[in-house]
Amino acid sequence: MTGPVGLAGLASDRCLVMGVVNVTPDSFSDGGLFFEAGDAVAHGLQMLADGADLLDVGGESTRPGAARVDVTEELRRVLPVVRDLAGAGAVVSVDTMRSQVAEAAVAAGAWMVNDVSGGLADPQMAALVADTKVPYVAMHWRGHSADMDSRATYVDVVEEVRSELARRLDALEAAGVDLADVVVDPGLGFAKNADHNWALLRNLDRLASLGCPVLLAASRKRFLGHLLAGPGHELPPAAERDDASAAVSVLAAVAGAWCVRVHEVRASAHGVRVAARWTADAGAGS
Ligand code: PMM
Repeated sequence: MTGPVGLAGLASDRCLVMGVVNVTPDSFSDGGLFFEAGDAVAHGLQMLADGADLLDVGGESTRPGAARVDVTEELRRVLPVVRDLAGAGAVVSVDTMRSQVAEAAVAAGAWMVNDVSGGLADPQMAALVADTKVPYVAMHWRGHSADMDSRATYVDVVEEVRSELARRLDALEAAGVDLADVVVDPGLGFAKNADHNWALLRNLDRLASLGCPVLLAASRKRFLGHLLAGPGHELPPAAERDDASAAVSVLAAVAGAWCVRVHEVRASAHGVRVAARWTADAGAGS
């Protein structure tokens, strides 16, 4: 592990910006563009230059309907990119549901583990996080991407996501994880439709009441495509959702999010700085 010590080591007076490095041929947002390790590393370095605070490296697409990639292939995709970016001084997060990949990535220099399953996909994950003491993102998840859309049924989405995350926090604590190093994430788009996502965004304070910092990953997601297209129209391509994604970053920052995970960094990096100054006490900065 390289980088700041624990979550507290990355403390900031503004919302952080995490740049997405998808080393995948098939992610919905940027599939195939950075599948070669060299391209992925160059893209990560550009995002740092654009103002990213940390980089999230993933080798498995979680687009709705996606099949799983095998562990050998996930390791092959992720490790050289983690090693090179951490070696270049980046604070690196590894986006994986597998403890084996998390362990190897931490050994290669990853600072944080971002697990979209919140520990549910791999029963060894909590122990690995407890042992390595790395910061950990526990995302709300109800099952693998192949059939997650069928699990988007809620009576009160905010309350159910909150209580299901609370159960994950209990399980992590029972496995020896220090909750001071855990971030929660509502998992926008994961077993959630557009209305569910907007309800969660409107009620971030209820997720924050779990006592952990909140990470949001709205960038380029389908619900923004639906918003921009309007009813009955074809969705704009993922990259044309970046302005809307940056708008979510600003609002999330004002609402107190710890970090936003985005594909296009510059506008969000500027936006979170505006949000911080806007909400700062008078005279607190320039
Ligand atoms: N979404 C994607 C991937 N990783 N991690 C977290 N913590 N939260 C998310 O909502 C999330 C994630 C979706 O795919 P993308 O990498 O193509 O944006």
